[in-house]
Amino acid sequence: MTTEFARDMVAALSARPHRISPKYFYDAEGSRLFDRICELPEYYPTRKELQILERHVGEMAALAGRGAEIVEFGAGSLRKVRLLLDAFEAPARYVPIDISGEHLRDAAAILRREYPGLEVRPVIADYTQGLQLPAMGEGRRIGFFPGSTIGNFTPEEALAFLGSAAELLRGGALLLGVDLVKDPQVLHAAYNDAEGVTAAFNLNLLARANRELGTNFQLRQFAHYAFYNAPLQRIEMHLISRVRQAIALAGEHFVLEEGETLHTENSYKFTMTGVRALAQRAGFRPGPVWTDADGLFGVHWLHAPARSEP
Ligand code: AVI
Repeated sequence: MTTEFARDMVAALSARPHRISPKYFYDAEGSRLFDRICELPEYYPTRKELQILERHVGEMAALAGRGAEIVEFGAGSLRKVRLLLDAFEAPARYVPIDISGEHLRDAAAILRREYPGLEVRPVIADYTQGLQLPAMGEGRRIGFFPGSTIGNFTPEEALAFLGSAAELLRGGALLLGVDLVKDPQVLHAAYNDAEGVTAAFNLNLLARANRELGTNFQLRQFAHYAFYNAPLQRIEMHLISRVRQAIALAGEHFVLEEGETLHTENSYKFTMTGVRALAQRAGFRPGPVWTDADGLFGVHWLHAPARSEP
């Protein structure tokens, strides 16, 4: 059976520049490494976003109103959504959407135990594709997309995602966490940590291909390379081939020249006005923005007008 991963890897090795979606980072080992990244001293986004949520969740709760339904795009860190569930007034329902059923089931079981009055309705789906959600109750539908995961989309994907979120959340809002443009040294450190966890996370993509696709990537023959591309306002992560080497996959051989890279991730950084303009183009009416004292990260309240609103 040819998997989507196999097809995308063949396409990545065939085309130049070599490029593959960052979604393939997240097998069990990749998810474990990502959790470690979130704890690193250099990787500020998780800590800063948590600080912002802790400090301002009362204001967010007031905007959401009583009996809101929280729709989380990706079943992420329970720590973040717990802050909302604890502060919102009688939240009616929590709807986490994730492609990984296992991850969703675990998260749902924990939250059902912790919040007996809350209806937890996990949806196994790719939230970047068209979505059907269970019918709404009385309260507002509040989308939650933390962690600056939107930065891993292309600008076109980000606009398309926001457009469909604005539809889905009509009459409610989206709470969107975004990493902000800042001193490139700070960004560089966040993606080149001293312990090498981000390097291991990047290289795990090749280890995963060896495990699942039977490729022969020699991890020592690749170097983690992450840099800030200032004109494009994004961190780029690559794996540099240290030598000329041939990779066997699906009965073919693909040559990587010395110094050629496999581009594994973009992580876009945003300005406040950039996010607001993008959200507006997607059909939202931008509301309050909260940031940390150092201005490293931003959490935006984006109002999704109901059909009857202008
Ligand atoms: C999940 N995503 C928002 C992370 C980011 O910062 O773009 C993934 C990551 N890549 C390297 N470190 C963390």
